[in-house]
Amino acid sequence: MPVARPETSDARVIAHVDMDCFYVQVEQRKQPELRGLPTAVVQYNEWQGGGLIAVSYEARKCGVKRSMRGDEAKAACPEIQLVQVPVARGKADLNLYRSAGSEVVSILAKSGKCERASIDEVYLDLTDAAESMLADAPPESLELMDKEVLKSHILGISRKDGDDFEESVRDWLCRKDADRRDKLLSCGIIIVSDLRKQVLKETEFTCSAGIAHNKMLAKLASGMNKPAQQIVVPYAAVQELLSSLPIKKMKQLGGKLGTSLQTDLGVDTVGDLLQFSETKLQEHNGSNTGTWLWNISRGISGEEVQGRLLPKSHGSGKTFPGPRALKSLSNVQHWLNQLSEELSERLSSDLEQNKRIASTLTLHASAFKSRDSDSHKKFPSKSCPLRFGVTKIQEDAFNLFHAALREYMGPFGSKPQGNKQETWRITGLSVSASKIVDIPSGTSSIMRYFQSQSTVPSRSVDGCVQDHVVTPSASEGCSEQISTETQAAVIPEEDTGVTYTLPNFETPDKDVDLVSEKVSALSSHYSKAYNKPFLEV
Ligand code: TTP
Repeated sequence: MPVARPETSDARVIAHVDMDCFYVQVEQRKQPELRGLPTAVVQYNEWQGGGLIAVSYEARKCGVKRSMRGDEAKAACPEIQLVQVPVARGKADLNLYRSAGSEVVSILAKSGKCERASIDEVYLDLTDAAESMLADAPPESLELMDKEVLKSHILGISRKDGDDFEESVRDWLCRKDADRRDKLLSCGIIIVSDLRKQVLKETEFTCSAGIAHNKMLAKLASGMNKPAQQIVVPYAAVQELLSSLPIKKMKQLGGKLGTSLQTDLGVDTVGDLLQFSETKLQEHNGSNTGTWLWNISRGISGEEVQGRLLPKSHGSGKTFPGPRALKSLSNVQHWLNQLSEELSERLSSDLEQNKRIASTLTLHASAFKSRDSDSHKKFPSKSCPLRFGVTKIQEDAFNLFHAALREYMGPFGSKPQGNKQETWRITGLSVSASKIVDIPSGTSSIMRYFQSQSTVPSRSVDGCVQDHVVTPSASEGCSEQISTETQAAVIPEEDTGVTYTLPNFETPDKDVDLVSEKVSALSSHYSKAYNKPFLEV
């Protein structure tokens, strides 16, 4: 549920920095001969040349899209260079990209409060830096203005052929009559341009940025002029940005809420919300959501940049598209073991490097089954307290899977219906560890710390299986411990000849552990907002 937070009355300067075709850039830095060539990073599998997950801007010009498979991309652009994502434990290994993202964060974090929002996105609160610049060296006092600054886009000022655009940018930046909030944004432009140059110099990566007075507007703007460009949203241009923005493109409105606004209120764009009073929006959506909608349609959002350089959760997942869908418990167990191993490795390094430990383990899966009547039923996500150690995570993940599968199949899942037995297929699996807390300094040993916690790594998962999203049936889950053997006996492993409608597997998704906005939506993985299938991470 969106939360309506009042916007502070103080003017703020917020930037959203997003790396350009990030995995491609990381691969091009590794193999500089690929620079400038149409390139895509592909998650290889034997099915139609694998799925594209990142596409260079040169390849985009030839019509290559992320939704394509490798074979399609080659047909669209025969000279395309396809680079395979590194593989470990039979799945994509994203460590290379994670550490490249960390390099960027460590540069950006020097400028102010910094929130790492995903593997390649960062929010910065530059208010203090902008205030200082405005006081000490405002734009109009600068004799020389960097070329990169003058290439900035200013929403509301169009670039017409023949115009001396750089001159109009300079004029805008140096307006003496501008209100203070826009003057601060002008300083933000200079600061962000400088940061982007530093990132390029130190990492060889280009990035794009949106600069505005809140996170929501900065994020909406950052993608408008990619690659390697930046754009500012002056106060006067907020309505221009929002008025024609399709409602479903707005964060938190990609799913049911956005659909209900479309169907019940006839709202297609964010601007369409302006015709409704706050009371009317509250009547339709509840008090808090109504206020939130009223606010966002006016560009008001009080969400703060969180000072967070480390991920909020860790996750490891894999998709099993098309004919690769898993249909036996032994296969599920094999993959859960691999995923748990990777998760455990990441938890160990988080513990070692950052003295942090997660306290909740969650299993997510996507599945389908043979009976049409129920084919859209979601595979439930299940959580339990996290027990540290690879074998414990493996064991708990498998137990969570059992509990979820039993719920998914329902009371008749184990019995033949008519002449046919109901069967299941798993098309995505992921394990994630969340609720990460710092180990208090002064704790003399890690084991002592664990012993003092309720999530001591000694409990069996059967006492703690919970629904992930809501937990009304935790007690039901508690009593549902089933042995592997029993479950294997009641749930048929083989396809009994039923024809399945396969879901769309085309686009692999991005890293879960750093995509904080997305990881929480893992349980509803065919996410309304992103409409992407399960992650391979
Ligand atoms: P994005 O920031 O969405 O895209 P991008 O950086 O490739 O390109 P753009 O310049 O348009 O921002 O994703 C960052 C990385 O995350 C991307 O390089 C690869 C990975 N990713 C996936 O693995 N699967 C996905 O579905 C998406 C969207 C991204």
